[in-house]
Amino acid sequence: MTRISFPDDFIWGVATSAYQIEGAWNEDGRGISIWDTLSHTPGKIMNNDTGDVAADHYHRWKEDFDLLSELGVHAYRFSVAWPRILPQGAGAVNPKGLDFYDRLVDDLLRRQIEPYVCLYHWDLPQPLQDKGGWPNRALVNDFVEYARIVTRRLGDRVKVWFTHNEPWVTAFVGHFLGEHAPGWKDLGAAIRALHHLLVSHGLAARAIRAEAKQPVQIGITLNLNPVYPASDSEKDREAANQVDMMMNRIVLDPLLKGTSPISESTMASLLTGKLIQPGDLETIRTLDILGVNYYSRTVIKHSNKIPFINVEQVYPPGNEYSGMWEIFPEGLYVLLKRIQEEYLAPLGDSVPRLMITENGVPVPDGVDFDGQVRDERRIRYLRNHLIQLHRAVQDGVAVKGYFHWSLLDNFEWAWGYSQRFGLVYVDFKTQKRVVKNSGRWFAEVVKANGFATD
Ligand code: IFM
Repeated sequence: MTRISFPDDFIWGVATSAYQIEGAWNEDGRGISIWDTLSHTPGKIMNNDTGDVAADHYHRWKEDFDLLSELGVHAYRFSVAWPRILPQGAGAVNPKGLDFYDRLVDDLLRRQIEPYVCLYHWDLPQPLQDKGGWPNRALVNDFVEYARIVTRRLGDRVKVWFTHNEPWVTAFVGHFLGEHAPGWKDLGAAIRALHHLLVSHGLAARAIRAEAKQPVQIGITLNLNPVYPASDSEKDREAANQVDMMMNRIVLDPLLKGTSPISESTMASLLTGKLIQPGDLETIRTLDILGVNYYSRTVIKHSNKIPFINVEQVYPPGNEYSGMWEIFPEGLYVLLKRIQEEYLAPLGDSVPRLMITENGVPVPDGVDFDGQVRDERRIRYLRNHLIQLHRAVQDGVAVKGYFHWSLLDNFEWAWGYSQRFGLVYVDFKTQKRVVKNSGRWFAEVVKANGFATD
């Protein structure tokens, strides 16, 4: 029998985000976020689903934390809803919002589960959107102030903080592709938004370090996909390079190299006025943890379909697909090796800790006659990705932890409730939870710190 084992101090966890699970959208003084606005606009979300109730975690968090204990995870990554803390985005603080997260942190610690707190997982308070949202540089200060307020309350107990989850998605899916809130289709706005998100990361990191009552680790989680050319032709390879720059290097370079990969001429053609202010790139480059969210790869060919962009995504036939993406475990290995060689190795000793902060799959599943959820495809996905992760560790990439996305089935943004990512099944009519077979399998892996591969 062949077994793989992870390093002794390897951290196993699961992740969630506020809007996707909490519900209670208008309770206890919570303000309105851009996702309330988008999901309440008919036609924007599949089946017109909203996060109004979601998995009702705001009321059922104790039951959900029992599930964390049952899975045996060492850490739990969750996000704080900015509109619960500052209903107007800035100004008056809502004490009930802070009390909620305070209770979560205490209960996690009581269970010996390390809280990994993410400050921004896309639920921008609507009043800040009304002032221009992330494309407006003024938002940076609002975010820093919000980070300060949350740290003042939780910073005596929370040691691990993430500023942003997937800033690329906030910027590009929200401001260029228009599929996420605020639903814009403006490439220049997306680039502005991304730069301001990154600057706010750097300044919030400083604020968190200053306010916390103990040494803290500050991270950011990035959605990263290895980009493959559809063929070996020069045009396809160039197209794949362009997409790699716009999806991966655009976040990795500023955070880890202190440079921007966007040429001055591209900036000038898309933006009016200077975007990158003196000192910005130094501010952005501060990181104790690099969180990698890996789901799939992107295959690209040259195409004239979309002017200016000249690229098109293709889906190679014969491969395995989920409800949303191609399933490509080897991409995780390729990505980790690249991060190590191109970004971490040159940093010498001041290298951030590398963690997989999200990985998971939306495949159809359901409760069988005997009450079990036999999600064999998710188990296979997990197993194959962990094998690739282990391969990277064996090859010298110091990955320190793995967080599965997600603990619970939840509101999958523009896809509503049509996609299920949980290790725990949620019946959204009754809110009954059922641990899936994948959840049981994962719990075994956590307990044994590894598994048999045959
Ligand atoms: O559900 C999302 C999560 O909010 C961010 N990362 C990707 C997940 C799956 O799409």
